[in-house]
Order: sequence, then C-alpha cells, then structure tokens
Amino acid sequence: MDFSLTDEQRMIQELARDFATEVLAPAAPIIDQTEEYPFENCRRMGELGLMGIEVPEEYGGTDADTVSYVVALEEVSKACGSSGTIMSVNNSLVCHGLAVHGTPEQREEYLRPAASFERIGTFSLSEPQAGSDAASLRTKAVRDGNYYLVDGAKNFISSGDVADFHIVFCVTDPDAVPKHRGISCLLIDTDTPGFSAGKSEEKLGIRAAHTAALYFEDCRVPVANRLGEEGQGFRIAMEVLDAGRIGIAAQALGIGQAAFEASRDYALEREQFGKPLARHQAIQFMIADMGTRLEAARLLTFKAALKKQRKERFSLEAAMAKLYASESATWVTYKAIQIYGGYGYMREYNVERYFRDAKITEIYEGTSEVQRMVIARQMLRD
Ligand code: COS
Repeated sequence: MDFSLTDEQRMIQELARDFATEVLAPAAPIIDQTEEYPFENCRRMGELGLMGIEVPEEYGGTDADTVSYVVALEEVSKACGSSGTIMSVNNSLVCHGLAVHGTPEQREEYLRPAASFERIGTFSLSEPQAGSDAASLRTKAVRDGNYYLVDGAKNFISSGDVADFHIVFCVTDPDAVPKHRGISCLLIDTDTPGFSAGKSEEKLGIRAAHTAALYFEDCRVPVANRLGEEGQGFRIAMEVLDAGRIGIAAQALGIGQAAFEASRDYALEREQFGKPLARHQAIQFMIADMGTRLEAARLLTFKAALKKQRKERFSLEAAMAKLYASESATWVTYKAIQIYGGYGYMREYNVERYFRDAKITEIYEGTSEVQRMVIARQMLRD
C-alpha cells in the first residue's frame, strides 16, 4: 500500500496545519476552560473547506479524498481537541450521511449549508437507555398522512444545543423483527414546534465541543425529510459510523501526536541528575514506545481511509484504526504527563488537556468494546 501523500493531500494538510497553529492552538486552552463553543473559528474552517472535505463541489464541498480528510483532521486535533470533534462530526456524521443518502432536495437544503458550516447539524442516535446497543432506541415516529409525529429523547448529542437541524434515528415500525429493521432516519429542524435541547453537559475533556440532550414532543416532520427508505435507518447509522470511526482515529492521532511532540521537546530541554531527560533510558524507552504506537495507529488509519476512498468495504479497517488510535492516544497522553512529572499535572501545560481530551476517543462513535465486537465478528465469520 502506498502511504505517500499526493500534492493535493499535502496542500490540504498544510492549509489545516497553518490555520490550526495560528488560530486554533492559541484559543484551545482558553475555550477548554470557558467551554465556549468555537463558532467563529469553525465558520472560518468552513470557509477554508475543512468542514466538507469529501463533499462534492456541486454542493459546496472541497471534493477531496479520505486521506486528505484524515491528515487535515489530525492537524486540527493536534491544536484543539474540541475543534477536532466538531470537524469530525460535521464531515463524517453529518455531511457523509447526507451526501450518500440524501435526495437532491435534501442535499440542497441540508448538505450545502452543512459543508460550509453555515448550518450546524447533529447525528442523533444515542438515547438514555440505548448507547452501545443502538438498535434498542425508543424515540418513535408515527406516520400521519404526509408527516411523522416524533416523540422521544436523545442523549449526549454533539452540538445538540447549538445546531440548526438534526439527523434523528427513530422507530417507525415497533413490531419489526429484528428490531433494527423498524428504524428510520429523519431530518428535523431545530425550529420544529415540540423540539427542545437541554443545556450543554459539563465534561472531562473536549469541553468546548458542546454535548446536549434533545427532546421531541409531537414534532411534525414531513415524510419528504426522511433520509433513505423506511426501515433503512439502522443500516444508514452503521455505514455513517464506519466513516466516523476513521475521523475519530484521525482525531486521536492528532491529540496523541501533540502530546508526543511536547514530551519529546520537554525531554530534550529538562535536565535532571546532570543531564537532559532525553539521555535517561527510562525516558528514551517511553518516547520510543509513544512514537511507535502513533505510527502504527497512523498506518491503520491510512489503510482504512484508502479503502474508503477506493469504495471498498472498510468497516473492519475503520474499527481497527479507531480502536488502536484511541487506546494509543490515551496511553501516549498518560505517558506524556509522566515525562513532564509534576508540571504535567498542572493546567499551565497542555499535556493534562491532551490526556482529558484523548479519553473520549475510546468512548464515542462506538466504545473500544464495540470496535472489538465489530472486529471479532468479521474475523470469526464462517
Ligand atoms: N454497514 C452497513 N450495515 C451494517 C453495518 C455496517 N457497518 N453493521 C451492521 N449492519 C447491518 C447488518 O447487516 C444488519 O442488517 P440486516 O439484518 O438488515 O441485514 C443490521 O445492521 C444489524 O447488524 P447487527 O446484528 O450487527 O447489529 P447489532 O444490534 O448486533 O449491533 C453494533 C452491532 C454493536 C456494532 C452496533 O449497535 C454499534 O455500532 N453500536 C455502537 C453505536 C455507536 O457507535 N454509538 C455512538 C453514537 S455516535 S457518538
């Protein structure tokens, strides 16, 4: 497999790196504390084409490939984990689903403004009682002529309190066997009567990327707002999450890489026992393991991205990339704090933020345990 970047991929990587270094990195420690959603910076990312990287040009996207998305998202996440979450959700969970499954009208109304980040969308699957077991969701949509009446609640929804529209998975046939075949997907505008959002949750990490509950009470949603066919919702969610998992792998890589580079620089500078930390074997071995894990995670992520852009099935590779990159990011950021010692535990240095931001990559868009289920099922298939 060829892992060298093309000129276009390198250009997008540099564009993302420049913006991330100049604009996102200085803001990151501040918004981590204030929990302020970075509207302005994300809109600028939209203008730069970073919010709809794989979206076709005819819908206002950059029309680039998945590897370009991965390298750009790594750069953004290296500077700011919260911006990485928003970029990943927008590109993978919102734009990808609309681009693949939307009608021309839905693409015009939802995909085009999402690709430029003029309208913010959510991917609303999880519910209070349905996390890893996504097929047991209960939000219901009952057909009423040319409308569905939607009732229920969603949980932990990225950008839930600031979004303009929501991609919502609902039960349209409660008697379906197996139950996932009774799930459909609806596009619901925030201004629909009966819709409300909770306040943003207080979180350990990615604190500026808001997360909120959504409530639907007799929301009337036109049938024309259904994404895909009735009963196809669960399959759409799974396909979209496959793409999303490549994004989270890239985000984890970025956070891990930031921690690695900070630790390496610190080890070269800081002296103890009369020589730089970098001359102590205990630290050298940590740096060696951190770099190796990140490189392995990067190769898995590139492989998944290459398969996706070649239009081959990539569920297995995406799950492996997300599993390994997220667990590596948590491990690498944990070691980074150890290399920094007491300073690493202080807010003043970025490494404690990297550690807090990394942890979520093992949880959202499918926990590490769900990734292992996906991998094992494919490996143990008859
Ligand atoms: N692409 C397309 N279709 C898929 C698919 C994929 N990657 N994975 C599963 N499907 C389809 C299956 O083919 C099956 O369809 P049919 O029976 O109609 O043929 C259907 O989906 C159900 O598959 P499965 O039996 O594997 O579903 P399970 O209920 O056992 O769930 C897991 C499987 C655990 C993998 C799924 O529920 C999951 O990913 N959970 C985590 C959800 C998640 O990531 N939540 C985070 C939300 S965003 S922060």
